[in-house]
Amino acid sequence: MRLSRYFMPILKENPKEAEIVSHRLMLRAGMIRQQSQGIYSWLPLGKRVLDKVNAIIREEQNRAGAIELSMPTLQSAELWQESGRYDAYGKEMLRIKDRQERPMLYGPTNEEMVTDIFRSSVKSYKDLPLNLYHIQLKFRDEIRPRFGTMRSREFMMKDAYSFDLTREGAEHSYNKMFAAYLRTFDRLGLRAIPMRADTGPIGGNLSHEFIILADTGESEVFCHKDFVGFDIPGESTDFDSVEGLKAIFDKWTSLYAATSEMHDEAAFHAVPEGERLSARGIEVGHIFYFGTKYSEPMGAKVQGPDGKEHFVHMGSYGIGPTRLVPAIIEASHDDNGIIWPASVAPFDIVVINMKAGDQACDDTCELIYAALTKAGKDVLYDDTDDRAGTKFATADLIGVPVQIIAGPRAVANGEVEVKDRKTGARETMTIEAAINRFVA
Ligand code: 5CA
Repeated sequence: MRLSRYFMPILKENPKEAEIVSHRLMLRAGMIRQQSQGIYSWLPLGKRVLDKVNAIIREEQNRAGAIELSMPTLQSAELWQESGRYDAYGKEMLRIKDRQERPMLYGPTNEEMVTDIFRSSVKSYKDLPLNLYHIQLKFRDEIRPRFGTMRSREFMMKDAYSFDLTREGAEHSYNKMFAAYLRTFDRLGLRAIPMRADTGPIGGNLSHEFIILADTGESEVFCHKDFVGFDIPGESTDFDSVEGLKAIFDKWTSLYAATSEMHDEAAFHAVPEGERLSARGIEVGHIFYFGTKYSEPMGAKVQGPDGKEHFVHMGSYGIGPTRLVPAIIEASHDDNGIIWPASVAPFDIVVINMKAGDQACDDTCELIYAALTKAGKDVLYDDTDDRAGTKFATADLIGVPVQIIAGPRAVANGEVEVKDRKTGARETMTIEAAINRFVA
C-alpha cells in the first residue's frame, strides 16, 4: 500500500476526549472515528487490525471444533418473549418497531436465536455435540459508554453456543472453549487470566471471565501471581480428549482468581502475601454454562439413546474483538505510539522513503516494496513528500513492527537502515540483505 494513495487520517494533536492511552492512540493513528455516542467507524488502518484479530479468533474456534455461521443483528421480539428475557433485559436493549408495528430489537446477544436454529433442525443426540459461532455486531445501550471501542454501544462479538445431551458433555464443550481462549489471547500477544465470574443477564452457575491485567481496566481483580507464568496449551492440543482438556481446566483454575463480584477476601488471604496479585483488569472474554435455561422454555430437545426426549445442555462463549484491539494497545505501547505484536500488526513492514523525488531513493524503495509485496508481506510504503521527521513519527505512532528506512546517504552506498519498532534497534545493511531478511 502506498501511503500517498491510502486513507490514514493521522491527528497531530492529542484528542481531548480520550481518557486512556489506547483511545488516544487509536484516534491519533486514524484507526477509528466516533459517529455518535459509543458508535464507531473503523477506518482502514483499524479495520486491518480488527480483521487480523478476527482471523486468529476464527482459527482457534475452528480448531476447537466450533462451526461458523452468520446470524442477523436485528431480531424479532417474539423469540425473546419465549425465553422470558424480553422484559427482563431492561434498558440496555435497543427496541425498534418495523412498519407493521412489529416489535424488533438490535441483538445484544444471540442465545434465543441460535436456540431457535437448533430446535428447527436437530432432533437426535447423534448430531451432538454441536457448537455454532459467529462474529457479528451487537448493540447494548450502555449507561456509560467510554474509552472508545473498549466500552461502546455498538461493538463486535464472537459468540459461540454449545449444545450437548448431558451436563458432562456440556462441561467438555466448556473446557474446549476454555482452552481455545487461552490459545487465542496468547496468539494476540496477551496474557489473559481466567477468573470465576458472575453470570449477570446470561444466567447459569458456571462462568469465567478472561481478564488482561492493565492499570486502566474497569474491573478490580484478585489472583495468584503464578498465573502470569503458566504454560499455554499447544497447537497439538487434542480437543476431543475429555481428560486432557479437564487437566488444562483444572490447572488453570487451581489457584485463586476472582473478579470483585465473586471475590472472597478470606480465601484470597489464604494465599501467601508475596504471591497475591490485586490489580485492575480488562475483560476480553466471558464463557458461561447455563444448562437448560433456554432449551426448556424454548423447547430445544433431542431424542437420547434411551429413546426419550431431553432438553439440551447449553453454554455460550463471548470474545469482544473491538475491545481486544484497544486492550492490545494498553498492553503494548510506548511514548511514541503503538507497538503491535506481529500477529495483528496492520502492516508487517513500513518502507520509509526519506527523500521522495530523489531518483536513487525512489528506485531503492520501489525495489524493496515490490520484492516484499511479492513475497506475501503486507507492506506500507511511505512515498509521501512529508519531512523525514514526520515520517518517522508516523511510523512509530502506527506501530508497524519493522521500518526499512532509505535515505540518500545510505542509498548511495547501496544500503538501508532496518529499525525494530519495539526495541528501537537500528541496523544498516545492504538492500539485498534487508530484502532477504524478510523474504526467507
Ligand atoms: N452471550 C454471552 C457470551 S456469547 C455474552 O453476551 N457475554 S458477555 O456479555 O460477557 O459479552 C462477551 C464479550 O463481549 C465480553 O467479554 C467483552 O469482551 C465484549 N463486550 C461486552 N460488552 C461490550 C461493550 N459494551 N463494548 C465492547 N465490548 C463488549
